[in-house]
Amino acid sequence: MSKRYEYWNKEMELKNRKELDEIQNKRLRAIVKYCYDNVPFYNKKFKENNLHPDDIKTKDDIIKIPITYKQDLRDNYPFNMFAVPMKDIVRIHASSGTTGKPTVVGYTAKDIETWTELMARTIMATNVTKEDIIQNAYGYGLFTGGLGFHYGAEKIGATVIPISGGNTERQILIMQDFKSTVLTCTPSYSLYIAEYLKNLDIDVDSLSLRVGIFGAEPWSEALRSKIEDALHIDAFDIYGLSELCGPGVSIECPEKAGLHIWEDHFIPEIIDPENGEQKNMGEQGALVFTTLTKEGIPLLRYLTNDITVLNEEKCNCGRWHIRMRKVIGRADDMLIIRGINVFPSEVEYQLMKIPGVSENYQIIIDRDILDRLILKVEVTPEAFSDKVSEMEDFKKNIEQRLYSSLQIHANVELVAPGKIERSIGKAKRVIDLRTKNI
Ligand code: DLL
Repeated sequence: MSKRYEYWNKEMELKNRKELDEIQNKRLRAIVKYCYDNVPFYNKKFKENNLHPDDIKTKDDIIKIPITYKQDLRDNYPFNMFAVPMKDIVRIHASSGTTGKPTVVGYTAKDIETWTELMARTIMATNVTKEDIIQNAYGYGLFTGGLGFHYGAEKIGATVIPISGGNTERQILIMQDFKSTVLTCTPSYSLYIAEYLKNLDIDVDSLSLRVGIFGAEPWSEALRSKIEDALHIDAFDIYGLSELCGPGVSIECPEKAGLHIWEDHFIPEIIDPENGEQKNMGEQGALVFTTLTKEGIPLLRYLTNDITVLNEEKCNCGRWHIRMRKVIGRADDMLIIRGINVFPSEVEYQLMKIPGVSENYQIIIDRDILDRLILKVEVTPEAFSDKVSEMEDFKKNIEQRLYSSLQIHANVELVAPGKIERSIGKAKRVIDLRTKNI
C-alpha cells in the first residue's frame, strides 16, 4: 500500500533544492543586515571581525560569520539580544537549563505567526489533520512545548485538549472520555502513561490513540519501538529549541528517515564542536542554525550542541527540506569514561535490546580514582525475581552485553519495578557526580 502524505503548505513544503537555495540566499542577506543594524551584540561582533553585511552574499559565505554560543545569550540576559524594543515583543519563553539563569527568548506578533505556520506544517507532516483530537500533554508555561503545539494544532483545525503535563490518572480519564487520537508529550512521559494504563489494566485498544508526536529530549529507535508497542500508535520524532522558536524546527514525515528542517526559515549546518569548522553533508557533528525570518531574537550560526548528521537528498514524501538524523545527544552530554566517548543514547539503544530491561534506567558517573559508570536498571515485572542468583546472572549478562557492544565497563545495579523516578517532562537520565568530587 502506498503511503499517505499530508501537507499544510504544499507550495513551500515541496520547493526543490534550487528554489530553497534561492529563498535562503535572499533571506540570509536580509537577516544579516537586520542583525547588524538592530542587535548591538552582532554589530560589535562583525566589526571585531572586520566583517560587513555586504560580505555575505550567499550561503557559501556563511562560514565568515562567527558562531553564536549559548553563553552569548547568558551574557546578554535577559533581553539584550533582542532586535526590537520591548513594546514590539508580545510573548516571552525561556528554557530552564540545569544550571544558572534561563535562556530567554522574545517573539514579535509576526514571530508567533511564523511559529504557528511551522507548527501547522509540522503536525500535518505526521498525517494529523483537522479530524484529530490532540491531547497536548507538553507543559504549558515558559517551556515552549505546550503553547507551540497548541497554536499549530488550532491552526490546522484539529481539536486541542490543553491538558499540559502531569496528573496521569486524569490524562487517562480524558483520553478515554474525549477519545483523543493524538498524544503529544515527551517520549519518557508517553512511557509513563503506558505504564499507568497497564497498572490500571486498561486495554490500549479500547482507546482511540493513533499517533504520538514526541520530542524535547533524545530518544533512541529502540525506545520508539517500545512506545509504539505499548500504546499501539505511530510515534514521530519532533525537534526544536527555544532559541529558534521551540518545537517546529524539524519533524519526521511518514518515511521516518530523518527529520525535515523547515529550510525557508532556518539554515542548518554541521560543525566540528572541537574546532568550529564546517563539516560536509553526511558527516556527524554539532548542529548550527541561522534563523532567516525571526524578528524578536534573530540568531546567526547558533550552536545547538546537538549531535546529528544532515542529508539533503529528496525524500519519498516529496519534500527537499534537509533531513537531520535523530539526535544522538548533546556534545556537552557526551560521556567520556576512561577515555571512551559514549553517548547516553547509545547506552539506551543497547539496553533496550535486552529482554527483561525496562525503559526506566539511570546513568550515573562517579569518580573514585578512576571514572565509574553505574547503570541503574529497572527490571520489568515479568523478569523480576526474588532469587538472588537469577538476578546476579541477569546483571552479569547486561554488563557483558554492554561491554561487547560499547567497550565500556559498567557496574549494573538492578532495581525492582517502579523504583526509578518517572518524569512528566524531560527525563533526567544522566547523573554526573564527578564534578562534585573534584
Ligand atoms: O525542548 C522544544 C521542544 C518542545 C521540542 C516540544 C520538541 C517538542 P528547549 O527546552 O529549549 O526546547 O530544549 C531544546 O532539547 O537543543 C535538544 O538538546 C533537546 N531536544 C529537543 N527536541 C529533541 C529531539 C524544546 N527530538 C533542546 N531529540 C535541544 C533530541 C531534542 N533532543
